[in-house]
Amino acid sequence: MPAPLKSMADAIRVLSLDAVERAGSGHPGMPMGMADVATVLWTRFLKYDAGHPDWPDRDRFVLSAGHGSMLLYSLLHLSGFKSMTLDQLKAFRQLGSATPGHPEYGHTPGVETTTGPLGQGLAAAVGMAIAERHLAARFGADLVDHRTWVVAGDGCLMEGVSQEAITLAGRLRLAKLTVLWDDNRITIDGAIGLSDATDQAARFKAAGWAVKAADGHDAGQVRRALAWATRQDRPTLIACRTTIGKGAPNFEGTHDVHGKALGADEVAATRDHLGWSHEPFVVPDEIYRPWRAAGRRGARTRKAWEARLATSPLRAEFERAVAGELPRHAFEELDRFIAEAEAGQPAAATRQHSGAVLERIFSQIPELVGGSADLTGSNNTYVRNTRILDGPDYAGRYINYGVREHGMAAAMNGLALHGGVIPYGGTFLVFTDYSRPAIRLAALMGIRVIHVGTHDSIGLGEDGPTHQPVEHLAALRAMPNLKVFRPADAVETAECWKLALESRRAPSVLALSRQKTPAVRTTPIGENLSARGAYQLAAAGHPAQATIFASGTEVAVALGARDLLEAEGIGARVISTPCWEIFEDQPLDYQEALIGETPVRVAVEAGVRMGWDRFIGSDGIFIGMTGFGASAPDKSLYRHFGITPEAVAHAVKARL
Ligand SMILES: Cc1ncc(C[n+]2csc(CCOP(=O)(O)OP(=O)(O)O)c2C)c(N)n1
Ligand SMILES: [Mg+2]
Repeated sequence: MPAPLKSMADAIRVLSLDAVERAGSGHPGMPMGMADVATVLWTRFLKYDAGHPDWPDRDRFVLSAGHGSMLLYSLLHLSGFKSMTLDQLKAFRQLGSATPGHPEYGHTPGVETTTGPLGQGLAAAVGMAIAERHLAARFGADLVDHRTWVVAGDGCLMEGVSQEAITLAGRLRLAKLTVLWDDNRITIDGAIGLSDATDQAARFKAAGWAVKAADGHDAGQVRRALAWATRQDRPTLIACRTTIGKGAPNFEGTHDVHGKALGADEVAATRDHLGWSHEPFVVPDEIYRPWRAAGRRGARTRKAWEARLATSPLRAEFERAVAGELPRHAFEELDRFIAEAEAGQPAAATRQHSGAVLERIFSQIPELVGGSADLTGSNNTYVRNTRILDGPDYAGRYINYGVREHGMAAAMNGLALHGGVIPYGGTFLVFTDYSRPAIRLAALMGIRVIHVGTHDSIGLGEDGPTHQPVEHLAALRAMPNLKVFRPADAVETAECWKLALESRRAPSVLALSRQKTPAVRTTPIGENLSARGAYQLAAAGHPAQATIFASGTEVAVALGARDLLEAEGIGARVISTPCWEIFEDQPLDYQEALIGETPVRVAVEAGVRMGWDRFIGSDGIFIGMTGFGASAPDKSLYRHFGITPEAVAHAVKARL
């Protein structure tokens, strides 16, 4: 490395060492190994302005190898991001700091996404790169023209989600996406050869990427490789051959340097070895100066961009979309749909209602970008006449994600994080198991992505227990900050869509049925009852002796049971529970009054009991599943597993 660049990179090395040493834990190896590559990228290529971290047309930098967080924190500090002070570096991994163990979205300007679960950053970056192309098509290259850079390690490339991500990116020819692979041939357990013999270059090429190798400690080679990447017509992988822990004389090149404080002796030896004579957390001005200059490099470009935005006829629309605000009349058609459905709706599957809702709102909310993991016809996620999002102009609004549930969910995170897009994507509810790690990150980050999960119970029928969710509602409800919606009919489906779209700080799952179910909301109310999370759908006719709770398709079962009971003079209320998480946010007196104190409480849901005691108490009656389903027509399954109005009524009477 030439002298000024070498000391700039050494500043990253020493800050990372010092921060890890002070915290007593962390990962020095990766930041030290990738310091040279990152210095070239951040001083010559990355388009950013440290004074304006939110500039919408900045390049996105994603540290997929999130354990190397000190690389990112050092870069933010050195290049002059105001909030990344020396004190924050000193507070690395401490409660409330801007420098958590792994980068966390929303804590720190300059952190584009939460990373740590390996492979997620790379897969989210694919979504960011899609968003860039799509918005460039919508608003023009004057306003949207930036690149997405990813630093990924061996672990990211070993994770299965990376395969989904790179094949999707290759198919979509995302030419402005570049992955810088930290090719250090080390993971935690030792040499990469212990567990992997993949020819990564061949793998990426097979997926449609252009690939180049560079010595990650040779600034000239890295610079030429990055310049080359910007000229390609497809996504690019640069295999950066590096030495993990570069600069730590007794540790570099070994797995011991991956993730621990190296100790005072090694830190001192590293300082000697690098020729770095400064105290911990001290960076001399002559090194700050070129770093701060690099951080201001983009200011002129940003100002020119702002001037273009100021005079653009698309300005208001661009600013609204990027701010994540819905159009003023977003829900006009949806509200009309609700009024029509209340006046009379046929029995239909809630997935069909969802498709009908989308038909009505899709043109009103231009930032909606849909898709499905190869189940478009089953998920009812495609709106007629919508163009497919694909090159060369990328203006389409429907993504053929292919059979890649995990990659889809992670890409949706990237679409939402990029801004200007509200992503929704479909698969069978049972396969949220495949996408769960990405859903969890969306919940942790607090971003608006909408998962459409159809075929939400044994009611899907003949495909059998492999496809029938049983524990999934409970498992999804267990996740903090995820809204799980299970609407009962057309009206509730529309209400839940509206709530999901308004949920700016939490992702949503819409659990929808394959099988037909009758209308349960048949009187005009003029209020979004699902916005209470749970509400009384039918009052007791006779003095109330039973309360029956249900969600989705089992609301009709509950209403049927109520009819049977009332016919025998037994008063029964029915409570629909389309979204438990929203119910938990209601005032306590509402919650208590709704649950009530009838002698018998029953819940009906074609899933497991877990969680329902919240409504029915530990002595309540649960009518649902206790094991896996079976392959048969839906009606015979409901009978076989005893999820019928008769079974509910019988259980209530037995208890009374
Ligand atoms: C999904 C997931 N599994 C496991 C881990 C724990 N983990 C963190 S880093 C790492 C090894 C990564 O190796 P590599 O990407 O080559 O990083 P390097 O050691 O080169 O810094 C593992 C297994 C994780 N963060 N995420
Ligand atoms: Mg490695």
